[in-house]
Amino acid sequence: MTARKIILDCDPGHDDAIAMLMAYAHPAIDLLGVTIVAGNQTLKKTVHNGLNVAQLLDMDIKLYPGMPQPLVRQQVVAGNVHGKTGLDGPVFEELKRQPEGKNGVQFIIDTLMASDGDITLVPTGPLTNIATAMRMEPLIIPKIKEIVLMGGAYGTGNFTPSAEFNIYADPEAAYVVFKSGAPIVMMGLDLTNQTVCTPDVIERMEGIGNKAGKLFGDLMRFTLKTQFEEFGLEAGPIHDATTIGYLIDPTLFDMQDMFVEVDINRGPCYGRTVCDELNVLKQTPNAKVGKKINRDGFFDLVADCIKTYK
Ligand SMILES: [Ca+2]
Repeated sequence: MTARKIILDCDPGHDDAIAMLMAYAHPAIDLLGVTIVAGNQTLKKTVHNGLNVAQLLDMDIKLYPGMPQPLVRQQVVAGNVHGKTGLDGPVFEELKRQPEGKNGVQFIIDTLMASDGDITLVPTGPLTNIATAMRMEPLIIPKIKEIVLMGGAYGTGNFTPSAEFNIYADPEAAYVVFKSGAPIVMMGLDLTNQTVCTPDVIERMEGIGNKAGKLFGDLMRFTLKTQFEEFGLEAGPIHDATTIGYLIDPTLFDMQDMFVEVDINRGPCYGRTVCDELNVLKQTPNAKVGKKINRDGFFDLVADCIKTYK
């Protein structure tokens, strides 16, 4: 099997860091580059966090800073979940790495245009970089093999009752992406909340005994606390890492084809992914939406990825 070529577009972020860790580690994935977007925190902080993770795990990978602001709305961040830095918990050594000079949006455009249509985009933050790339160079759209994203929900949201954070942080960008015609796989909260990382899972990963296992523990011990305080969840889900899990082993996932639209009206449903689960609109589906994940199988995959580090 040839490795799946991807660009990871993220806003690190605890669960983004674990998505990075997995994407870099697993032989089924060929990580071409990491583009960064503002989201969980400001762009300055998310870039800093991404570089810290790459440095700690000694990743031979380039990071490209992208868009610092959402397209239209006023910026919101998720300090309630990810802390002041956007990646509270782990302690990192002095940062020596630098981001690339090229903008992340330009990297996405150039890489897709030079490809044979075999590159998958994996956004795990607000969709600002992807939407901007599509508007700057529409010819990239037919070049995209698939967009496997974390965002939205067909049930309730986590930032407003209607909206999940990534979509709420830039609803207009999400609108552009869902309308683009590119094939989409959507890992929404309905699925990602099933990946709660309970203390036994944290101990298992730490027990692997390397720096990746320790990073996993430091990250998830922090979110254990915030997820309980904010949402009453038993522990922190690893939302973003489900995208990489799906690319490695889709058989762990139950998906359903649905027509999905993003509400950009400034009412109580601003940023909601309206998913036609019962197909009442009789529209052609534009997304495969995640419904169920084999949690044990998923954490086995996470452990496999952690084990590849020294
Ligand atoms: Ca994220």
